[in-house]
Amino acid sequence: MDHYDCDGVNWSCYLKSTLIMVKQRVAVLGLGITGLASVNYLLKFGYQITVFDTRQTPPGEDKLPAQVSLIKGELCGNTLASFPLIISSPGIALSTPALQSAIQAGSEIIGDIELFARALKKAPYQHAKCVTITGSNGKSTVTSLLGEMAKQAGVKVAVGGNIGIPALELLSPDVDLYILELSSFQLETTHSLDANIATILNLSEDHLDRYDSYQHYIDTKHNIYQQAKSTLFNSEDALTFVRDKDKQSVSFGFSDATYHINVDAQNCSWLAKGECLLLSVDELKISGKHNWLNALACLALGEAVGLNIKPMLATLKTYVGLEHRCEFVADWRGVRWINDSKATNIGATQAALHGLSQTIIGDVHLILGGEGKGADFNELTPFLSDVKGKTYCFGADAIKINKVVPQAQMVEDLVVAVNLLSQEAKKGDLVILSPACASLDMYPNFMARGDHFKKLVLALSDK
Ligand code: UMA
Ligand code: ADP
Repeated sequence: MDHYDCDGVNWSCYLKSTLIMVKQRVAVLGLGITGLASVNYLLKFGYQITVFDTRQTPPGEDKLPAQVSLIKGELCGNTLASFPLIISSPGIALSTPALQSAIQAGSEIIGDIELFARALKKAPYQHAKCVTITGSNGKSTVTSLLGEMAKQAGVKVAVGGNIGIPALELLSPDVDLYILELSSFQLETTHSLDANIATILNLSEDHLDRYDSYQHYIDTKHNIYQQAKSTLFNSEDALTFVRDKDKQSVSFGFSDATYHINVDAQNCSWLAKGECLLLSVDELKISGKHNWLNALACLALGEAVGLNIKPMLATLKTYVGLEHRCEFVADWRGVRWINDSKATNIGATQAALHGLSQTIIGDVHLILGGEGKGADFNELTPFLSDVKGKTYCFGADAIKINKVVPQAQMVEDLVVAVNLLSQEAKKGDLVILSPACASLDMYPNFMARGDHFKKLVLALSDK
């Protein structure tokens, strides 16, 4: 008997027609949201699944279907090698010795995005277009903004990936356009996407605790271009340039790019394509010059998949940006407080300082700190000229930051930093939490850190 699911997909038929479907043992590594989505997807094909997680209480444990076994503790190469197919979560590096042993023994290791890529080549999904977005900063902003543009254009769109919704959960015969944010972690185990267009928005040091060199991180990001029909690169950032000269490419950037900023005779800046002025940057709701680039990237990606320019421009006039990215929190006694908790690397902090320092009359005060992920904080020094006020740092890498940025005074935590700055900042100043570090030493994630900051700032008005 044929089995149809709620999407109207005939799974039995799909099962018979798909190569990887012979009932076989498969290992899923990691029981976070990726692991759980992979399990739910694979169960549709009758796989015999074993999940491995190094944690004693993996987050998805209570949602794991009863027929799936879970093995906790350190990963063992010999055990993994007994599985012909292994689906690994992004939080587990491909370079992990147990995974390398399994590869050497002949196991195939892929990630959830590769499963997604294979599904997209077949009925009932193969009609859909796909945009893939990576880079060190701006991925989530561009991914969500492009998603809003597509909605405004009336396209049936699904948005996910590293932005927080596992790609496999997006799969539906009704979707005509997938927009995926991809991390370097996900690109390590993805080989056969065939996106309509892929972009690397920018590249700066990040995740150096995961890769043996900056070059390794860059090369991993470049995998995205090989898996796309056409590409979009940033003319301002040579590291994003497309290496394959035969690949169809389009560019965005302040100048020397197809999608660029045009400054008119009245000194007004416009988003422009070639000779055509599209929208004055004054009409954008998102602030900072880095967001001009994000807007240009969205226009380029949208046009590449056939979105109409009018609804895209209309979206740019209303889109206010995501929480925790240069987010305005409060104006307290004439001081503007900004939450940029998502600035988890130096490049993002640099963009915030550069973009926002020009928007105020007073001084900028900065809060840094957390886990530096192996970054060299010397890279931050040239951009601190925009910070005329105080700089405080806290968290696991506070000492490291203070060593290379001596003006950054060490404090115990965010509470102390906010308290001190509430007394020191004066009317016309701006205080920004833009940590240049991950939050995991003191918080569950960057959202919790940003929420804590906002709570502390909003409590000031009660004083
Ligand atoms: N972990 C273990 N043992 C395991 C498995 C995981 O300790 O056996 C740890 C990992 O080291 C990591 C955490 O658990 O610290 C979560 O890892 P995971 O692979 O289970 O993560 P998921 O919950 O599946 O979420 C992942 C992405 N997480 C990571 O890449 C670490 C999410 O991106 C993404 O939204 C989600 O898949 C859906 O695609 C988060 C992220 O921080 C937001 N990404 C990094 C970033 O943006 O800088 C790359
Ligand atoms: P990602 O998903 O790549 O982390 P986000 O859109 O979430 O990117 O933004 C993360 C941080 O990077 C925020 O601090 C944000 O202000 C900053 N940012 C956003 N766009 C850019 C850009 N184009 N260049 C540099 N920094 C950016």
